[in-house]
Amino acid sequence: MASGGNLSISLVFLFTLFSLVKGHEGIGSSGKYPIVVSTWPFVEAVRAAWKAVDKGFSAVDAVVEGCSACEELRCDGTVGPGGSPDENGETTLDALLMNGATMEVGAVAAMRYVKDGIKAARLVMQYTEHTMLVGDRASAFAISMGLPGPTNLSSSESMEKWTRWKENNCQPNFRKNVIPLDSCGPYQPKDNSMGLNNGICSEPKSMGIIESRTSLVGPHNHDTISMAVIDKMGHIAVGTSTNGATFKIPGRVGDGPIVGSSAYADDEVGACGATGDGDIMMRFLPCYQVVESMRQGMEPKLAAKDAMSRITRKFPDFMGAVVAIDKNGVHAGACHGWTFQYSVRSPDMDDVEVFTVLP
Ligand code: SD4
Repeated sequence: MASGGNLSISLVFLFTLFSLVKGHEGIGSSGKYPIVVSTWPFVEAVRAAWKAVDKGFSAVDAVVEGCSACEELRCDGTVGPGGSPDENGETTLDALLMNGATMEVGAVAAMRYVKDGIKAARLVMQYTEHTMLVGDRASAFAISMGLPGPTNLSSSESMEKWTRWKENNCQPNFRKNVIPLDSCGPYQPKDNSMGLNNGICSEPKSMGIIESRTSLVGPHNHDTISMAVIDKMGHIAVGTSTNGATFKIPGRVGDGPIVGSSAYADDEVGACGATGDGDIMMRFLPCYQVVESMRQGMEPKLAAKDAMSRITRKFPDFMGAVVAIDKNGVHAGACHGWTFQYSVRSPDMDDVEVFTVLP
């Protein structure tokens, strides 16, 4: 009897130990955590986040490490300082950080003179009751809380790009229904009605100078980093950092700092990161949609595809992508208008692996 009792105790102990270990690793073939997932082949950024989370850092801290690495490297010229000049030649930053355990969010939008977008977003999350700060006031806040600045965010590359664009009569650009059509501003409304049509019904389709946005929004000027991390405790965080769209109208805010659009996380379900034409994407909150679809039981792959199709039904020329990850670390991507790649590092990999998703 005594030895039978000991055996039962040992079995219970072993079972408990096994459950704990399994809980740390997640389930499913690719379902293990900690895990880092990021849009695009931003391998160094994923390595930086992995190094942090593997050491035991929280998901939030690992996301900040990863996105900061991308900002420092100026990944593809579209993250951090020195890229995507606006109509005035200036670089501004959009960034977001979300803690999926507490649903806290910090974001900065159209931030000038501070190069550390994701760290500024973290300051908003940690030291304010707000969710988003914008423009010069975001910069002033970030500097007052210890980030370096004011810093000129332009680079020789961004200035050259902008000069060439000016020489090309500011084409292409994001204006529509304005005159002049084919040169730089100042612009004014084409019909001079200040957007009112005096009660006369008009066709909903607008006829702007940009017949297609593909010259403005493409694989080479839209490479936001959006990263999700599940830490060793199973907590999830997401972050986004971008310098937005090239030749945007000054003051433009993209999807980057919009929670539910560029990223979303909820420990109970999973997370999502997005990249692409933010002016369109923020109308659909694709990452909120992905997480909510997974909450209803959809697999990450289907949830990602569904979020894309909700956009493309209305905007067939849209370019963008999402990467979805459930709370067990199962991940999948979906895209439209371009081939999308995302990067993953999990315990069963020796290094970061890049996954390719065809439209
Ligand atoms: C934006 N979505 O500002 C961002 C840009 C980007 O990949 O590059 N996305 O529209």
